[in-house]
Amino acid sequence: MGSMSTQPAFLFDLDGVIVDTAKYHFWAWKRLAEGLGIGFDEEQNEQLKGVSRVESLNRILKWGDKTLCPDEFAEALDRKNRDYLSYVEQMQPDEILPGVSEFLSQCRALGIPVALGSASKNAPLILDRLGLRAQFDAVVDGNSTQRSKPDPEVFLLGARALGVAPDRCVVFEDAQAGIEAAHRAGMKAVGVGHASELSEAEVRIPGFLDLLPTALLERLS
Ligand code: B16
Ligand code: MG
Repeated sequence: MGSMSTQPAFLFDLDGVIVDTAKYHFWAWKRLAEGLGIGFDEEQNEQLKGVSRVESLNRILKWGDKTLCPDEFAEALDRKNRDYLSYVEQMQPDEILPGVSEFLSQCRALGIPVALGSASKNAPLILDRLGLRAQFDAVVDGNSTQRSKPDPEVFLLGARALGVAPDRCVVFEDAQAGIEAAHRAGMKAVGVGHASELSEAEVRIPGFLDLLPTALLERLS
């Protein structure tokens, strides 16, 4: 791996890349929305991927043409999160998406620095539940960021935490907002999954199964 300045680093989104927590967000947002008399479907849930908790509720209220006073807003966020956490607390390491653990181990063996760059305030808890905390050299999440993706903040903080220049960083993302955030940070993006919104990414992969970090770097160069 070259000198410090030319060494690549990998930044991983959490939901949709490492684990599929989107279904738990969906169930919790749906229950909350319906409690407020607002319909909520999977297509709307798609639009909340990578979007912060506060911004997600703002969008749901807008779709339902509803407003909440600050106390009700805070209470609604808390209710949704408690519901979401009831699912997260049941998570097991077998929910790690196929090939992810192996890919992270190979990064470690190759000396590629690895950080998490997630909008989720629950990211540390989820990494602990999955037994993946030790695989990351740095964790940047919704607790340390002010601005939601597509703002590049989360990935710029990740690069800084790893001590790697942004143009050496490769971001793994499943959401359009995250790919835009990576590009605005001056980084390359790998789109994970089959969604049509991933067309902006430099490289697209269906997932991590049988993927080698070296082969991926080859495709990016
Ligand atoms: P929390 P990511 C995002 O995770 C989710 O995609 C998004 O649906 C969620 O609203 C956001 O985290 C905040 O999560 O309520 O746990 O703080 O894709 O950026 O890893
Ligand atoms: Mg995501």
